[in-house]
Amino acid sequence: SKKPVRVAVTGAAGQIGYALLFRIASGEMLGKDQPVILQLLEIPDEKAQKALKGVMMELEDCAFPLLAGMEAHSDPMTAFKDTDYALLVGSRPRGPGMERAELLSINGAIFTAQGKALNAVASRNVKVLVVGNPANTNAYIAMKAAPDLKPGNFTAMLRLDHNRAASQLAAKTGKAVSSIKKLAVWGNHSPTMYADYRFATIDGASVKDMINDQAWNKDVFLPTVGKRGAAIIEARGLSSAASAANAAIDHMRDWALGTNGEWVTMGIPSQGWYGIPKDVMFGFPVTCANGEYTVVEGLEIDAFSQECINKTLAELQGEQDGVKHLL
Ligand code: NAX
Repeated sequence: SKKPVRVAVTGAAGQIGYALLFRIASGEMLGKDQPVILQLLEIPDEKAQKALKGVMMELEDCAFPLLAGMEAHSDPMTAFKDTDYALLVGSRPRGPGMERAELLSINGAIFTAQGKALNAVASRNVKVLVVGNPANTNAYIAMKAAPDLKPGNFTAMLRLDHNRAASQLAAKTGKAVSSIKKLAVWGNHSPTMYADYRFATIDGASVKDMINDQAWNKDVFLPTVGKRGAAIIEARGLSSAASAANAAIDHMRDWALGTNGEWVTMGIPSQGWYGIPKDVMFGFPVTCANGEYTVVEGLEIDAFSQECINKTLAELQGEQDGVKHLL
């Protein structure tokens, strides 16, 4: 049988953590033959640590055959020791009346410390996924704080946007969501993201031709996907948790185990692809194989798409400028 791998999860006592840990421990992320050791990080706060213990009690009570070990931590320097995968879920969401600058600086401190800890103690091949918002910028900060690790191993979660877009297209066309291929989401995990179905196919046929309605794209589809998080909060009284955890599982599973040539979306540091400046943590269409992602290159960017990409890029560059003094 395989040797266990170490999976660190931050914000482990939060609502996404509660929807995520049981699926990692049951083998849905890394395969039904891959034992895992969970290294769980929460803030030192007594209530948070106690809640984390409760989640661990439930994990024990599942008697998962693949759960080879489990640890509770309050310090990233121990939580990230030798970790092969790190899911950075915990962050400080924007509170009522909180200025964006304040949000960026609080999270800047969290992700600088966590990036430094990964740099110091994690596996040299650690694969990092940042879920905590602002996800792209938090991933950028952690990457910059970890100069000894491969920058490309720091990623941000755009997969929830990708899955939301796929489900809207399935509803619009009346086709199965699993039949939709070659969908892309560009940019920031925020309402400015650009979900792009110009290349998408269903059973080989063009989704764009099937829908053939640019007004629907602009006035219905993009706002619906962009504001989906707010719509969930409005309906549920709480932010997306199970769907966010599911997207994190999809992201890590595809990165680790491959996509068989199919496109998925990952937020990754640009190497200059599509004119996006180097290091900007940007959503791109990728394929994954052998534990590596490869950007889908050579796609034509029309005027409308360029305008959308410019807008989400400008927002991201604004966020990056806002944290420059921390790096
Ligand atoms: P919760 O508030 O339920 O849980 C967050 C947990 O993180 C808390 O238990 C808190 O104690 C812990 N935490 C805070 N700072 C920490 C630190 N420095 N180290 C370790 N733990 C820390 O939030 P939840 O609903 O689980 O959401 C977590 C994050 O995901 C939020 O930032 C949220 O905005 C973000 N989201 C990102 C999404 C994406 O697609 N990228 C979608 C869903 C979600 O909104």
